[in-house]
Amino acid sequence: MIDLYYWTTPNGHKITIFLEETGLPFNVKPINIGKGDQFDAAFLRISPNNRIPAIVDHAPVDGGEPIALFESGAILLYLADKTGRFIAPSLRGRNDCLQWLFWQMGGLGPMAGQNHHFARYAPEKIPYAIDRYVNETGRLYAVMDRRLADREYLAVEYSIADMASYPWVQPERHGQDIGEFPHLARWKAAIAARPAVQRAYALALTINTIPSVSDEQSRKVLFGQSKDTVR
Ligand SMILES: N[C@@H](CCC(=O)N[C@@H](CS)C(=O)NCC(=O)O)C(=O)O
Repeated sequence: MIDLYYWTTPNGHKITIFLEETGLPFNVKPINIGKGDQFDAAFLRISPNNRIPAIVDHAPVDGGEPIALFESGAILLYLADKTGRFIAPSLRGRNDCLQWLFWQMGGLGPMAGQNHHFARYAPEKIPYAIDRYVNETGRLYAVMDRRLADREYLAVEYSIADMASYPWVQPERHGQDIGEFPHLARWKAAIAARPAVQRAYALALTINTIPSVSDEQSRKVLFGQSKDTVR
């Protein structure tokens, strides 16, 4: 059994998509990040960066002690290796998948996150910051669109690279017109139609329907962090 420390956000959805796709049994442990559950000592022992998602696998393949992991990319890779699914086994196929997984982790996720922050949450609207991240998100969407022009998925087959990227393609939140990215639009629709993806998003609605940033308290919890929060 896998314990999934989860909240209803794009990085959380990556893991529920994988778990729904594979049917691996899991227990959801909700971590309400708007309320500050990510700072509970027990959670910090699993996820020292005070972020969801995290997992504890109580039945690792080596038969040893439970394995705890944080960082969605590391979790996806661990689960893909555990099940032998959603990452191609060949040297070339595996690395093709990994480069797009790392691209999402280091590029699309952080840039789209800053985009949403400055466009929606920042108390002052700073045109330079908004333009910078809207433009960079648009560039990253265009990179995906070009990649998808002659293939169905980001890597050789539907993989953890797609699962990582899908929750972060939200043109309406990112100041993008999906009509400008036809291959990306086709890919997004194909993934949205997958029953496992639909189950993952339906599961989210059973856990929380309120935006993580919903009031002054949650703004303070999420956007008031500094070195003093950690020490
Ligand atoms: N690189 C991390 C990012 C995780 C992340 O930013 N999680 C957000 C929700 S999507 C979170 O837990 N925020 C809590 C906080 O900011 O305190 C990953 O991919 O796992």
